[in-house]
Amino acid sequence: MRVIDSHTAGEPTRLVVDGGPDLGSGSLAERAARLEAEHLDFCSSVVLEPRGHDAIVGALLLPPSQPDCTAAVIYFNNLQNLGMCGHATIGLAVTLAHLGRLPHGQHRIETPVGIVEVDLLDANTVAVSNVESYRLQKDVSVDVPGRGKVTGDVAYGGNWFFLVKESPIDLTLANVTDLTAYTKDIRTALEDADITGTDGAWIDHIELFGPPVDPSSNSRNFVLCPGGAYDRSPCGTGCSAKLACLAEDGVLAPGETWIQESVIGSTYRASYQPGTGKGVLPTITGQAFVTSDANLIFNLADPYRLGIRP
Ligand code: PYC
Repeated sequence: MRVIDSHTAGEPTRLVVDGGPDLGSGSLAERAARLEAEHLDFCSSVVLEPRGHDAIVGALLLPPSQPDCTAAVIYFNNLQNLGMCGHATIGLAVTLAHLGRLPHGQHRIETPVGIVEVDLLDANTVAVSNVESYRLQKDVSVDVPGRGKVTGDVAYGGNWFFLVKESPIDLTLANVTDLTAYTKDIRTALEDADITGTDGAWIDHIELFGPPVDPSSNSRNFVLCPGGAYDRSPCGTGCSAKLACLAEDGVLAPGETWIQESVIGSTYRASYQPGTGKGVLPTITGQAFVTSDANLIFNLADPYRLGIRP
């Protein structure tokens, strides 16, 4: 199995370019559901230790089913599939360019939650036009045992987010353990209170905001991902959910740029245009770098060839 690793603003992506499972036919959403239900061994062997670690997002490259798309992709992490993934889409475009398969300019990419567009601006810089993003609920309060009342917005950016405007903990790398524990407690409290996305969707990402360190940025964030890792990047789908909230609050006008800093200090430039439905059409621009091109080896004598699973 051939994989190419990259990082986008510090957040890793492992793209499987060859040797993935046969997912049969059907829509990409159907094939993604099949990947999650029937190919756990594949997913865990790609992203879990000892080959990977819990921050890696896996990406399975597939031929597109739509004639106007350049590629199709299914994202997965240490726990489940991801509907969309902003950082991994930037990593995908840079990796395809590295392979000589993606010329500069605009390309449509199929994801299980819809078609997104990438604009390869140079060898490392990509603007992703994401699926329509929207806020479902503003100022939702939840009692978090041992922490008190926490208020945030529920919004969709290709994944579901609970966005808390003012983190009570400073958003620094030194505080990652505390930030992770705090956001996990919020997520559990949301589950216990039955606070969900549309159609009961699990709110699997928790996003805290605070003042930026660099005065040229607008904000700094910390994002808890579904499997318990934190996003090293400012989170493309998290920025999309944030844009939907900023637009509805009248804080950011269409076309205006929002610079989002991550907890490690890396940045995305984000902006939106009005959507056709209830939300906004976000564009997230960031940089990715290829870090390795490898073949995964599966030795039947290796008891951990399928990953170390909890
Ligand atoms: O960039 O959308 C993103 C993302 C989601 C989870 C990790 N990164």
